[in-house]
Amino acid sequence: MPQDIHKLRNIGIIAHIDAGKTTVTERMLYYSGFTHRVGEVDKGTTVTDYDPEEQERGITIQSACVTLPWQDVVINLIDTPGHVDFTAEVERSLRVLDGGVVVFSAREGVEAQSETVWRQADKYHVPRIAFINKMDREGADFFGTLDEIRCRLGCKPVPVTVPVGSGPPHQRDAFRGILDLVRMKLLTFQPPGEGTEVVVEDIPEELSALAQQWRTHLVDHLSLLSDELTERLLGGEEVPEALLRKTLREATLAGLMVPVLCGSALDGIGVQPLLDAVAAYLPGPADMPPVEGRDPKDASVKLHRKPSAAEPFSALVFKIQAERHGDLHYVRIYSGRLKANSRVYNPGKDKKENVPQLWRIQADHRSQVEAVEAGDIVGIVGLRHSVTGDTLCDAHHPILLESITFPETVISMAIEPESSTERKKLGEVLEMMKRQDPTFRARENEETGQTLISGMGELHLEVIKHRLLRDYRLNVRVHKPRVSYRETIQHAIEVTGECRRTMGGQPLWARLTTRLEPFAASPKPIVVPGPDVAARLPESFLTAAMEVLAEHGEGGGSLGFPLMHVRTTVLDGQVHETESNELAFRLAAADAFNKGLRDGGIVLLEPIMRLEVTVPEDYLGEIVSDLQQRRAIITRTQARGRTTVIEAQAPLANLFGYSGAMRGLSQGRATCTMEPSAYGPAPPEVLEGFL
Ligand SMILES: Nc1nc2c(ncn2[C@@H]2O[C@H](COP(=O)(O)OP(=O)(O)OP(=O)(O)O)[C@@H](O)[C@H]2O)c(=O)[nH]1
Ligand SMILES: [Mg+2]
Repeated sequence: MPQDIHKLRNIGIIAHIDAGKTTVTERMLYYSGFTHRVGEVDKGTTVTDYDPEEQERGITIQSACVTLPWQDVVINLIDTPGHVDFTAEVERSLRVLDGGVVVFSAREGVEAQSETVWRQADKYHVPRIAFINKMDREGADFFGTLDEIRCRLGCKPVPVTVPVGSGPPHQRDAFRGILDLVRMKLLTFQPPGEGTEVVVEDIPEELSALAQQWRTHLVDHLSLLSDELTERLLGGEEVPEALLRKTLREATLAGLMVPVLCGSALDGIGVQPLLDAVAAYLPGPADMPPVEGRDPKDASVKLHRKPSAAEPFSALVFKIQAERHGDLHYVRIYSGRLKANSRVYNPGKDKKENVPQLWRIQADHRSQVEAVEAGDIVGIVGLRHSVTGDTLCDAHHPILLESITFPETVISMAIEPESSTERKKLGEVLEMMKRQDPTFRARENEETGQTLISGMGELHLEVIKHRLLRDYRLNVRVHKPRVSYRETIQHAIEVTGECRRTMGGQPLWARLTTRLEPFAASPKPIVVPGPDVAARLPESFLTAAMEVLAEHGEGGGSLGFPLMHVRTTVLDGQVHETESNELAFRLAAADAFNKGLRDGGIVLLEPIMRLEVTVPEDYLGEIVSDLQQRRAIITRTQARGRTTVIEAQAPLANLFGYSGAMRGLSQGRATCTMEPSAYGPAPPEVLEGFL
């Protein structure tokens, strides 16, 4: 049976690494009755970290989907990884989800990756709830974290629960429950550690001042958004619970406010109220505006589909998992309905696709379903042409939805198969990995026999290496990782490419003038026609020339590295009465491009990383001087209690093995995260090494 769209929630759990996303998810599954015991990340027994690689490392690597019932709603939930190397998993999840739960650690507060995922959620306008977790840890600070959320994330966080006590059980005033500010009740969770039963009591005398203070804060904020609420307040009336919830929901959906809850997922405190809040304050598919797309035949025509089963079918593929019996495509349905054994249209590829089977995905398990409707998330087995980011739609009502963009890779590693049978197998495995992971690239160099694989960071490549060697038992030699360089040109240049030759006895002649210029607005090279060129060149010649210019742009620069930030404009062309044809223009275009690259000057670009290091004060000196030796530019330092947070920018080339070095310098006490921030010019000596 398809789900009632009004009772669905599609949410993602996002956060910095180790904040507790998987632990929160595991608890949600348990309290919803989906599982009968609670798995633990540290024992490798959770539902969503099912991959052996995840279990061994104790971190999430790939996003996992689960569906769980809570009261009268059904929640499709995606647990995402926090490590920045797997940021694509967050990006694709946020692209298709309606709401987010952002988890913070009450001890660490807002961390580097919390900011990144917050911005990603902003980009897709995903309303969210904050959950301040790990209230049982020593040094947990709910109100400090709340301030950081306000200041660093620039939003309006409003607590709907506040903690009673904080810190571990042996401390005085340990964390033991929460105050529900909407119901004005004290909630405790029994039995201790298990938390299956939520005990609701009146707020005792000693906590009533705290509860009243934050209740007033909540109501005051909401009254700014609701006339009805204000009137009741002015009239001295009690504000009904339903009105508070309604206003909170509207404010959250509009992105005006972020409800904040708290707890300790590990100890089973505060998770049921979080589930209640997901149901109460986060949007369902029916609350979403109509999805926008374009007419596949004319990109200037915008089309819309309402989130309703009555509309024509439209959906987006957001993830692919390769399995033994074929790929499993994860699809979000935006409108219409989809049945098993039907046919759909992929407008981007102009291909009809068969949909033989539909599956409801439950982490690594799945169950077959016959039909699904607008708003739902489903797995399809049997698609042949579709990849991540592709639209699927009704062939009679085509629409092209916005695809998903993924970041550029920054790090590469050469691998070599030991034999030619291995080479074939390696090729197949790499193709499959590329289908699954849009931030993974592999390119074979036929001259050297090496394959260069590229990804988002050291951990990303290490996980891939592990898969190749262990899971697929491939015999490959693996070289050390190195930086993925890019190239661009120094300055704008106008050049004329020529073709004057005889091929198969036929003379060929063409001349094409182009301008190549640095173009910051597009990371990928682009080719555009100049204002008057269409009047001077026959359309087929111009198209042929532009195709070649685009191919050359994708083929890389003078040093063979991918080109970035280059725009090529076709300015003019000259045609010979008898000797010009498409081939002549193709050759002239290639000549123009090569001349342009040669004369435009080479700029070698290297990835620059944004680094955030958290250091106890005793080790600050060592860490800072090490960073300076690595050509890091420190952009900000901020004291947080007895630790300092250093923000810096440094070339990735100087950061290989940094995590280990940093731990060594601080006796394991400093932590760091890094993420690609931009490509910047590499030092001249590096460029010279390639010339
Ligand atoms: N003390 C305490 N520890 C917790 C709590 N929640 C999670 N942890 C621990 O924190 C560590 C990380 O938890 P995970 O649930 O794997 O965190 P995550 O956010 O899923 O991490 P990634 O998926 O790798 O980004 C594990 O050792 C958990 O046992 C909590 O409420 N209190
Ligand atoms: Mg996790």
